[in-house]
Amino acid sequence: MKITTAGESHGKALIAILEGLPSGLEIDLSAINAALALRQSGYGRGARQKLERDEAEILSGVRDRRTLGSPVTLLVRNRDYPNWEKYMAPEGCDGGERALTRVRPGHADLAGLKKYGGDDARNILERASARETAVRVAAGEVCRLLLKALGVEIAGYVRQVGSVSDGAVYSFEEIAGRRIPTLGMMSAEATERAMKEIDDCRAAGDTCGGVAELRVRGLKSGFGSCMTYAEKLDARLCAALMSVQAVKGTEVGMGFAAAAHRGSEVHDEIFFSEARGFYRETNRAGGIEGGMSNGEELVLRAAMKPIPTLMRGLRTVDYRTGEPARAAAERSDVCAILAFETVLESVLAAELCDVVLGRLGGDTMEEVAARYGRLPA
Ligand code: EPS
Repeated sequence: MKITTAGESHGKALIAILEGLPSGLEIDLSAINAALALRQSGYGRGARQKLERDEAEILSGVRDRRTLGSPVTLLVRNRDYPNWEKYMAPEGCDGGERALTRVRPGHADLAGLKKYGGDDARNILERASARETAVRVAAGEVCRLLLKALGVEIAGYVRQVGSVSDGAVYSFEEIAGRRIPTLGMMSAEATERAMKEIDDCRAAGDTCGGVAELRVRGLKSGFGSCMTYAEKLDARLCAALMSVQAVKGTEVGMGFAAAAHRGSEVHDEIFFSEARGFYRETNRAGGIEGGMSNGEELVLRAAMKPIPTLMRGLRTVDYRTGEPARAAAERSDVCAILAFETVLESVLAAELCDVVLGRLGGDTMEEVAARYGRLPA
């Protein structure tokens, strides 16, 4: 399977093409749109989200709510486009008034200009913007539907917002069932403190990031490989998470904490019973050993850096003049951690779907499901 996305933040629309899906997968557009709405929610989002109300349209590859096996094309329109047409129109426009030259530290602006040329960072930021994640969510949700049909489910929550961290351990059921909508955290007390931190950031013209934790339940053992390093499941999933705008770190299971503990405190001892087969009493490995799923729940985390557009503007240089300046800022999200968590779930679904289809093959959903059913747990 292959997914390609296209589209600029203030262009006409965003598009995703998914190639290699089997036929017969039932597509629930309302589930896709629910994820798109969730991606736009969360305390700390900015003015742009009041303009956009994302909805996916299916342009190809689906007939009467089922995939045909042909490429699936999804479209998410940018409702802000009419306000930008005169600066962005592919058919001809005058972008001068909206040129961005006071390049923002932490954004793609400067490195992108050096690489792609020109002196208007809008040509860079339009694609680097996290607006692109809207259509990545739409594509990922199609993949989540495929996984769900096999009994593989994904859940996640926000574990940290800025300096406010929730160190508790939650079960998959708890995460799927009683997440608090405001920020996607599990604890009411942590949510309160996180909202306060976001308020403080907004007042200071600043931004903050956070950490999301993701779980996968129902994935059988043996996905990934210990034979080919590029096929290692942890390498592939972490690369996928890293591909999301603003991700600066990823972990599997105990992750970085494992380095400070002894082997006896890190590795999950193995037991066997007739009833359960091989089993573990702990899951510090996060469901991956030797680059392969081991049949336990997958546990992954990703850290998001604070959004680089700060209302107060960091010190920078005007790209055209070389003079010191304050970085450009018109409007910005203060914190987009719930959006980020939603995006990560979808991106994880997309990568996992590719891993699963890569191992199983199959032209129809029936074939894929039968092959998955025959695998050992
Ligand atoms: C973004 C900047 C903001 C965000 C945008 C990502 O957009 P604007 O510059 O138009 O105010 O709102 O995110 C979205 C539009 C979205 O749908 O997530 C950036 O620079 O990455």
